[in-house]
Amino acid sequence: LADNALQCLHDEDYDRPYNLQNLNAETLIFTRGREGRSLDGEWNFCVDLLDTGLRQKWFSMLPEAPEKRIEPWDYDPYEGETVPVPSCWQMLKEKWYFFEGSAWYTKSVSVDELSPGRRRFLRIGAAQYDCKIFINGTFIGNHYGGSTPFCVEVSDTLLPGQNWVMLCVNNTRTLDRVPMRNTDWFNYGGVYREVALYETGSTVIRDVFARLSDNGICVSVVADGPAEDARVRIPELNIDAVVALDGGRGHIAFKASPERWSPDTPKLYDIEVEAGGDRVHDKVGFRTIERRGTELFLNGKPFFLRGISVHEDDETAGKCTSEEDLRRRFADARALGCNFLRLAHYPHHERAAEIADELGFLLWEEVPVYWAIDFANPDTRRDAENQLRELIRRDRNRASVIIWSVGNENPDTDARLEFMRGLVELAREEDPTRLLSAACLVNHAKLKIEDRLASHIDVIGLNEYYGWYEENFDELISIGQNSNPDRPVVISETGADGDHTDLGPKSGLFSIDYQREVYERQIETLRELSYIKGISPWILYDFRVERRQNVFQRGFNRKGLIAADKKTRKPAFDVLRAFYAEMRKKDA
Ligand code: GCB
Repeated sequence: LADNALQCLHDEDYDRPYNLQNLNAETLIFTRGREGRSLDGEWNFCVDLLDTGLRQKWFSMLPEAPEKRIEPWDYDPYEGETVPVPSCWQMLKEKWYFFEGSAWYTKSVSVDELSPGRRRFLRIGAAQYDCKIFINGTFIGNHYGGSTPFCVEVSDTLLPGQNWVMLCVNNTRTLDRVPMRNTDWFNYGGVYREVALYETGSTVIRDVFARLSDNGICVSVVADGPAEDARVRIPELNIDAVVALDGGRGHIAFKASPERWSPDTPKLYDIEVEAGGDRVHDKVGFRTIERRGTELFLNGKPFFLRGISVHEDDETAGKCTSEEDLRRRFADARALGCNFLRLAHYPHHERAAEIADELGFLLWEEVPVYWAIDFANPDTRRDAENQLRELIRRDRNRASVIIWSVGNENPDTDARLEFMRGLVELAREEDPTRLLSAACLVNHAKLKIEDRLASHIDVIGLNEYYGWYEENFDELISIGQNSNPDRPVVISETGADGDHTDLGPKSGLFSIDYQREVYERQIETLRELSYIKGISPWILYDFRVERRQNVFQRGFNRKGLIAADKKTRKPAFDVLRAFYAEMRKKDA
């Protein structure tokens, strides 16, 4: 037993040794095209409200039959209750519905001895919000950020035979996190995306970034290990070249004119990269996205974003998503006539962008820099920057993603401007090929878009709720006239709640009839505003949230065009569909 296994440390100190944030964008490995070994399935599980596990070092108690124990354990990591991974604990048992704190996941993992020169990595698709990893009693890493993947090398820690992998996942909302304490989506917890082990040679490819360049395609590779070069192949374009790695980094440009990816022709090319025997594979589309003045251009052609916002939320699975759920989402967006989705307000499952690539949808992806996070706190900034970097590195080969958004409705303070300009710079460094946006602020007294961030981004996102939180639609016209924006504006949110059930009112606020009327009036007004280059109304499906508790909401934000059952369409759906059919004709 470890020294102080059953003693309590000082309250403020007990978790300090484990909050290293040493698992971050730099420790990711590229996993597309790799065969992993899934560690999904049943894991032992225990909620731990008081963080007794970290204080008593539960992870250091290796399995022993109860009758042989010499210490009175407060926990049995190796037997007892199990839960499936991936999942959100709130959706599994009623007693966990509002649980907020640490929870322990334990799994026995047997592995063979690694052949000389081979390496192993553990990857967790996402755990909300932070996750500490222990293997065979030893702490090996910690990750912050609830919606991005993280990896840790386990070549020396997973030993031949049986091992115990323990994860301590904590979903406590705190002031210094991203997001912070207050949001308008449910605070799910758990390991809610896939977990897998990957084996590689002595060199591991950590990153591949393929994109259009001035007269062709360029590819950057990051590899870690002895390999001195990497081979890049795009067979369909007859590209097959060797790129030298300098300090593990290589960059190569090819003359090529690939067919452009677009929503109408979502052409993808196979790309293979090999370094020192390590091989990855991806399917990549090539397209340009630019803004000139207040216009948006896709492959040089102006276009309008016919969008819809969507949360990662499900009545029965919570934040845990599936291929079927994602495909239904795109099918519903297609039925609506969309070419664009805003994946709000945090990175969604990586399959979302892969499917969008394949089906031909444009995406806005964002990090949860939402409302008044602690902009002056360097730890908060480090957390936000890392989440943004991880998102970009995960999805920057996805042609569907055209916009990175760095925030939503953040108060315009000096600290916020400094923080968000930092995020903008970081995003441009990581990916100079996409547009940057944020949902900006309107001064409702002056009826003007007034946000110092607006001059640092490419597309001004505007969340406006005329007909719901604001009354007078004429103000929306004045905002346009008074603001005279010099860059494209996208209405990143607009909408109204509509309770479709028998409990819903027949007219007025919260009726589906009034929701329809708001959509009609929004469309009538927005049609007049030539600087608006797209809209992504709030929202495709009703979603669960703690703060919405009136008699019509009953724990859900009911601004969905479709109810939380993901089946029942409300009348506003058809109103938006008719508008999009018209906009589509204009773009054709
Ligand atoms: C907003 C927020 C979004 C909310 C929405 C609402 O402005 O960005 O997260 O859910 O309004 O329904 O009030």
